[in-house]
Amino acid sequence: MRGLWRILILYLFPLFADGQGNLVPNWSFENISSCPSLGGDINKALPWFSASSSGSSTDLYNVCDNTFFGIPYNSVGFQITKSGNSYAGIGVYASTDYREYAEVKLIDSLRVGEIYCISFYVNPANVNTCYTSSIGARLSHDSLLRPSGNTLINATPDVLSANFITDTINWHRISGTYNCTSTSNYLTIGNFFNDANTTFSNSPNNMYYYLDDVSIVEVSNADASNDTSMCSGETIAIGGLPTFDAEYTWYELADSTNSSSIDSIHIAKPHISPIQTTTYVMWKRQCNVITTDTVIVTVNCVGIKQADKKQDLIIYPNPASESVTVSYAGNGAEIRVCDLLGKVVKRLSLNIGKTEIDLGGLNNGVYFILVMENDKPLATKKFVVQH
Ligand SMILES: [Ca+2]
Repeated sequence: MRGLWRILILYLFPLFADGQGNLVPNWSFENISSCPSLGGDINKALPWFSASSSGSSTDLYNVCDNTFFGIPYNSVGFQITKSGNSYAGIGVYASTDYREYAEVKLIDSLRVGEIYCISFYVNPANVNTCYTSSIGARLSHDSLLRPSGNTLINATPDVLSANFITDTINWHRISGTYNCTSTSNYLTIGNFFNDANTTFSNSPNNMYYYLDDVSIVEVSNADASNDTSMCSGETIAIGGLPTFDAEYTWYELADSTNSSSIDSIHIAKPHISPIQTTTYVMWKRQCNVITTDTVIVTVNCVGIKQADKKQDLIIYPNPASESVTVSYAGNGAEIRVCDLLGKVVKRLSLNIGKTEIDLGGLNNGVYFILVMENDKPLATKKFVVQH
């Protein structure tokens, strides 16, 4: 039984972790009902469909086919997958306003007021003689399925490529944040511009792009996990489950150039082996949204987990301009203000009750306040200086 569980965890956990928070079903086109054999077979990768009500349209490719819709060789060129064994293909331009689109109903509706990171990867087919930047994604409440086949969907894309996509070897990421102002249920990817407004790198000709690894993930703040304690010589994990497609970097607050106690700095849940009490910073990026959080790991040999002391430390106002007031309920001797690189920019004694810190001379930006005792941090919080 134990062996079976180990096998299940080994096989299931990576899949679960990979898809963490992605609201796009079948996001890499891997679940297919049968091998693609005809043009317009995108609906073999349910619930994806072509936003065209008739005729062949958006295509599906898989390693199972060895003729027109295979991988890496197929009827429009050679391309390995971004991930897995499948990808889709879209005719993004042919005159007059001939268009193909890949559309999918999301796992859950996007909620009004939330910010989402939308991301997908495209690659131009080798048969292209010109390239475009007019590839984007559109969110909608209702399906954009058209009444007649392969015609333009005239809409403003919510995310649009910033550059011409010309590299036929590497996958090109198109991404952006989406501030949800009305409930959205469907995602559609393609060219939403008419012939006159479509961009071309050179003389207009038919353009075809592969599509893989599509994601929509709610933007969430970095969470470095609760403060904890451990014995020197031990190894523990900090951080937590990864957010789909988010980028992470960890470093030690006291010395941003040193991360020697961290086993892997670009994952959500690294293992650490500090030899002294250390504050770690988690840096996280989803699309262009960057957030940070800290965790204090106290090295002692009591072996009893300390209470999270973050709630004892109150900072106001935040953002602050002239000064910031620190209120700390516990014991402590000193307050330090560090910049994002870990450099101590202010140092003063901690008063019982409240301590006011003059912010004159500090540039605008993100800083950390640390309550220290005997050179060990007891609590830390982030604040913003905005003059
Ligand atoms: Ca794939």
